[in-house]
Amino acid sequence: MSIQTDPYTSRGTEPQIIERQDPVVYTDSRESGFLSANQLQFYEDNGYLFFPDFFSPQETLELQEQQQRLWREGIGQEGPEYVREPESDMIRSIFAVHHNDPFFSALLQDPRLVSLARQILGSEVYIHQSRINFKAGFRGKDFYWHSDFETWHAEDGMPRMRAFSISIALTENNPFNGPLMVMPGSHRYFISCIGATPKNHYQKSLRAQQYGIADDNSLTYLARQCGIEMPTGTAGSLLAFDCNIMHGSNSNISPYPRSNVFAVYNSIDNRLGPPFAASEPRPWYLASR
Ligand code: 6CS
Ligand code: FE
Repeated sequence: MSIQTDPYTSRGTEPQIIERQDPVVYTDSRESGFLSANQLQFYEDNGYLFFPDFFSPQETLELQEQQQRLWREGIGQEGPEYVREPESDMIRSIFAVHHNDPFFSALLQDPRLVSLARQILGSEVYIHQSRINFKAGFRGKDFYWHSDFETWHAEDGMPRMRAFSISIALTENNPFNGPLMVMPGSHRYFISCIGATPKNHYQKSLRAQQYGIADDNSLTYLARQCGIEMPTGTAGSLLAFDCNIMHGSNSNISPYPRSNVFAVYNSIDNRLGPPFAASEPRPWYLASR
């Protein structure tokens, strides 16, 4: 019986840059689908795709009202899905909104989003994780450079790179309020990170990630190779990005919040198994099993 060696080992003793061993786009129909052939090609080459006006102005107004409702409701909440900023008591993220909130559950099952996900992942899909990141004005801290897949593989047991995220802007994402930055093309390299995963790492990592972040040399190499892009746009814009693209965002010292709702679509052929580099799987609100 051949022992399946893990092509994406991480959290060991030395950094490595490993070529991606998985396709980026799994679709078998490049012509017909939500994305045009050109859009699909851009996504495959760059690992992301930006839609400046995905939602209509009316839809966007409702998104904003619902986000403000969740913010108000969340003020006194203590549940584990409510993650606070590392240096203040401000809410940083609310996880599992697709599970807990009827409006966001319906939004993230919008037929446009599901057909986009089915086309990219080439199969039926499900939501692996959802969250609203509020990144409040003045207090919203950074999300350091990382690959989501590195965490989802190491800590959630996601076998292969057959998942992607969408980020829907709930407020304007402009150069001043800490928008998401990507390294285009970096999704083709898996950066193996140093350092064994501490127990209950997520209780710290969701506030300020310390493990599963790439080393300076690997980041410098990737930045030189790929450059850095910063897709910005109004509320209602949407960014789709591959599970393994290197991304991050700066702290928000502007008065304006940078609030986005994220959802991760995973292929049903890529369901989670035991973590590849952690002692325990993470809880349900971070990784749907
Ligand atoms: O650990 C996670 O699953 C989360 N952490 C980051 C920084 N991005 C992906 C995801 O929300
Ligand atoms: Fe991320």
